[in-house]
Amino acid sequence: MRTYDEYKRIVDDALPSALPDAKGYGAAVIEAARYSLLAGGKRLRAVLVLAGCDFMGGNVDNAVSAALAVECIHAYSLIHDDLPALDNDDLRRGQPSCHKKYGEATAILAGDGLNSHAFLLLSMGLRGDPDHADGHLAAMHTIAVAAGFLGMVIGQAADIALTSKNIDKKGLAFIHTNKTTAMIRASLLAGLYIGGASDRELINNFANYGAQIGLAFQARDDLLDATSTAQQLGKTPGKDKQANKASCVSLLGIEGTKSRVTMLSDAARESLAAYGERAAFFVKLAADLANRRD
Ligand code: GRG
Repeated sequence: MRTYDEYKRIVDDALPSALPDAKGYGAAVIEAARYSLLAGGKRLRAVLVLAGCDFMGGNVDNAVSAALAVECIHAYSLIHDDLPALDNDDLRRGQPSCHKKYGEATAILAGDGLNSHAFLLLSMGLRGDPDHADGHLAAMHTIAVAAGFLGMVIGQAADIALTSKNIDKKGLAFIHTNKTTAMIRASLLAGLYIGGASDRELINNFANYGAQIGLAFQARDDLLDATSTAQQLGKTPGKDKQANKASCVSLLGIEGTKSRVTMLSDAARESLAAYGERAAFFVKLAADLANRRD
């Protein structure tokens, strides 16, 4: 297995050619999509795709299209999330958010285009690697489920519906499981499938790991939102409190949220205990995500 930075470099090198050229009537929309897609970021979901494939002994080159696809979906979700009708945020990754730079109509279309383009990339991955067609189809299915009405979109809808409501831990868990965790878990499973995974026990263990690091990631996000500056985060802090949104911090407090991050990170490590040293990359990742600062 490679390091996080090595997988990230593969993604960062391939991303600039993931979109069509910005020309003709589509020039502004594609330029806006490119602006958001190439603005940086940790590339966590794409790294999980590549690492999942590598763990299975698959050829990482065959998973690159799927890795770019999950970054396209992630970029679309951030563009739409920043819109005035949703979170109304002017800042993303330390730069003006997409609609601030290109206007709302162009930003909406850029997000729509990125979402569709993700599935074109997934189909290109399948066509380029026909010997593992079943794995690519399973990856495509898993990502479609996690991105749409059974995952991220429904999580975002619940987030809106429950804002300013007196929600409990169960309501918050529903939002976090769908809005954030679904795509993190699905990215890892997609990589495993492309790498040839079919053993149910292995898939379940990694699904548990993906869910646990996803929830830890969101709990850490809530903590950073409550305690960091805009410069540290590259986005506006304090949004949860300002928008009257429930978060781990509002329900558990700062110390309670820290304990939750540690508990979930430990549980993630336990989920992969059966694989010993072979799972070292994922064990380190769970610990690193629990301590992340942006
Ligand atoms: C608009 C359908 C729709 C969904 C939006 C992803 C999302 C759902 C909203 C983003 C808002 C948010 C703060 C979500 C919680 C955690 C999260 C996904 C943070 C951003 O992801 P990172 O930290 O970003 O992986 P980078 O910049 O590293 O890519």
